[in-house]
Amino acid sequence: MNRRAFLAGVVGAASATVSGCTGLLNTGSNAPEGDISMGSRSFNPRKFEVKTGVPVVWTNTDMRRHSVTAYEDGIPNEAEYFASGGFDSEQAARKAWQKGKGTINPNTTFEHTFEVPGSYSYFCIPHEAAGMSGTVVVTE
Ligand SMILES: [Cu+2]
Repeated sequence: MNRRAFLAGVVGAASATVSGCTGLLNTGSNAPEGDISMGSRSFNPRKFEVKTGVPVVWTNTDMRRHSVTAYEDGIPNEAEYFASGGFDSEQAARKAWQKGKGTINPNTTFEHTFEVPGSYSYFCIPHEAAGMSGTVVVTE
């Protein structure tokens, strides 16, 4: 990927606030399109709160591929299953990953809108063992 173009885009989007920033890539304020960023082994913030009907956007700010994959047992019973790649079960998402599907590539985003209040646990398939997981708490 073209890192220079990516950085130029980030700086352009955040030109108003970049002057006081000395090399610290603050994805919280400089990436307005994302609510949750994906680092090398973590989702930031790890716990995110949102209201029903408001889209949540994950941004891969890392150089590696990641996934956003719900734990089938970690979401409300009435809720729709969600995973990058659009799979309808955790098992399908895990299988597809082995074939290179469901990835969120560097500098791309994944979006999901939650319609059912509750707590949603999710993880990143390749970095699950490293503890890359998170929670979205949805309120009405
Ligand atoms: Cu990951």
